[in-house]
Amino acid sequence: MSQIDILVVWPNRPKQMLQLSNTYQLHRYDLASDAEKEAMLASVGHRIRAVVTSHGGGFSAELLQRLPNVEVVCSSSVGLDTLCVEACQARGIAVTHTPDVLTNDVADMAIMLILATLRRLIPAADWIKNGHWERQGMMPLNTTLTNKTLGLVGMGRIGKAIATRAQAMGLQVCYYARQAKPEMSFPFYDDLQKMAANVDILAPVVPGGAGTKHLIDRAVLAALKPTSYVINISRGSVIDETALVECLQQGNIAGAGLDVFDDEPHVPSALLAMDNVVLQPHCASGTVETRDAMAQLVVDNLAAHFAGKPLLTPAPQQ
Ligand code: 8YV
Repeated sequence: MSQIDILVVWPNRPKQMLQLSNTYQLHRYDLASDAEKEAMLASVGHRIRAVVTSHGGGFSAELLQRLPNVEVVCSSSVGLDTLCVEACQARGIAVTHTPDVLTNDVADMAIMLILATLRRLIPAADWIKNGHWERQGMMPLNTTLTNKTLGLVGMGRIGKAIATRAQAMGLQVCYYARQAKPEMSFPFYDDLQKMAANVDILAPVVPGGAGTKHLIDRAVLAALKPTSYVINISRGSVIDETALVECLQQGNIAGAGLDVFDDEPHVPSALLAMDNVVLQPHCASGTVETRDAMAQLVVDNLAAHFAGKPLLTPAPQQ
């Protein structure tokens, strides 16, 4: 029996790529030039039955149109905002992602950014490296986390994991969501600007996409206190990045810890020059263990699909 043809839009982890290449006929769209991509689609597009990608590779409606017989799209990401999920599901094409296996690492990144930003970890390290400690003595004081209020925008799997960590560290937690979660005991806000005015740290933890674009807009940022901070491990699109930069430049907020940006991998140069921001290159899930688990979910979802078994982690119906 001929092997099943799979289009690789974004590569998986090495071990899982070996598993895939031993089982399927892989077409490395990710390695092809534009001309080679077009030739690949023309010659084998009609044979492609599955796509492997991730948030970084995405899966566009235009590419979907070139794959008339695709049955399943498997993304090594929890976020679905770079995938044309609705178009796939409208054609009866399954989409899978990788929730849960990355929750802890992403929550850890949020806590790390809170600590590093409020306690000025990077300027403190530079205080030593640049000889300030020897020449000027102790570095200027920073601010405690204890009893500060963390306002989470969204309370899904990752939001709950951050809240658990934050409580253990002495932070007060409240949240904003479309509707209150009865199982949550934290104070609930149905007005985002009102919550922003009452927190010390504002952290969006919602999916990316059109529905949450600029959810943290100029008005929400203006409601924050000058002593408040913004932490973002969700998607760059969730915050009006231009407004955030202006708030930081004008001292309207005290600092920011950011793992995601509007136009990755490009980061506004103004942010690079600031010492009250902590910047990370979208690596919240970037541990060997977690990326291996994400990659294995791609392999296992493909195996389930072609064995006629239920998918392990299907994307929610749009
Ligand atoms: C990326 C992420 O998937 O899971 C998500 O939605 O944003 C990240 O884990 C990761 O950068 C791999 O592409």
